[in-house]
Amino acid sequence: MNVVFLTGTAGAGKSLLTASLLSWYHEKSQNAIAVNLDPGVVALPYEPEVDVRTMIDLQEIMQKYSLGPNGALIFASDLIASKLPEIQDEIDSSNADFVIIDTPGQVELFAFRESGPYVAKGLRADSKAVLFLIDSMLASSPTNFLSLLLLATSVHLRMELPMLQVLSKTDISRNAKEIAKWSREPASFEESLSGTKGGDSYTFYTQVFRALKHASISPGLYPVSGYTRDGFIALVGELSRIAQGGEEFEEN
Ligand SMILES: Nc1nc2c(ncn2[C@@H]2O[C@H](COP(=O)(O)OP(=O)(O)OP(=O)(O)O)[C@@H](O)[C@H]2O)c(=O)[nH]1
Ligand SMILES: [Mg+2]
Repeated sequence: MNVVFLTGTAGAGKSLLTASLLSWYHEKSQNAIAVNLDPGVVALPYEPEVDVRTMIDLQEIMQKYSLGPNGALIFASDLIASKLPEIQDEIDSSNADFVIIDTPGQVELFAFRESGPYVAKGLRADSKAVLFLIDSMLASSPTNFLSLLLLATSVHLRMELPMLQVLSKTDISRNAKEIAKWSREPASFEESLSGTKGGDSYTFYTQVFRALKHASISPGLYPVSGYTRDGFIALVGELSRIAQGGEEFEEN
């Protein structure tokens, strides 16, 4: 069983990518399932085989503990960890080869509280990986892109699993190609930075970017559209390599 967790900022396209990857695997006659770990989601674009909403009732939490929607979501996110044995049993009984796990909308609810890393480390599987979705609509400037890379790095540190950075929604972004180029070539990132060369901010951004690039153990950015499926061959190929035990990435 090979597990992939989809993480990323709110609205980055996690659920749609879960749906698209699921149907991609099904069309290739692979035994794949989707797992929903978002206790607060109302509608999903796929049919989850395992759904944390059957284990956690957000309305009940709001009433029982007199919490508002945000407090209840935080409470519910912490509860996910306690449901790990149940989640594991349900996943195991599906006998799936590929398990795509959709995580809560706000990345901090999952990755920065106990539940996400606990589930990521505790779930038994032959291979595990994390996708971090960088929304190309949010990464529109070099500094926005850099801040999302830092967030991806924080999630990577918390989850302690191989991570692929995915540039999402490439079909609606005007500068997806440029963003992908920033990721490959620090010189192009630096060229696109506004501000005077040699200024304090410029030096700060370029040094942080170069440090991230230098320290990176992830194999670059995967531009993908959950809508048109552009980029799926490369992404699914890399996931297969991880599944086959090749998670030690070459630095690029
Ligand atoms: N055009 C386009 N729209 C997308 C793509 N991915 C997601 N969307 C749209 O963006 C919105 C958010 O997508 P979701 O898949 O719900 O994103 P999410 O990360 O699961 O959102 P939360 O769970 O609420 O944080 C929806 O309206 C999707 O239809 C994409 O690749 N292309
Ligand atoms: Mg979602």
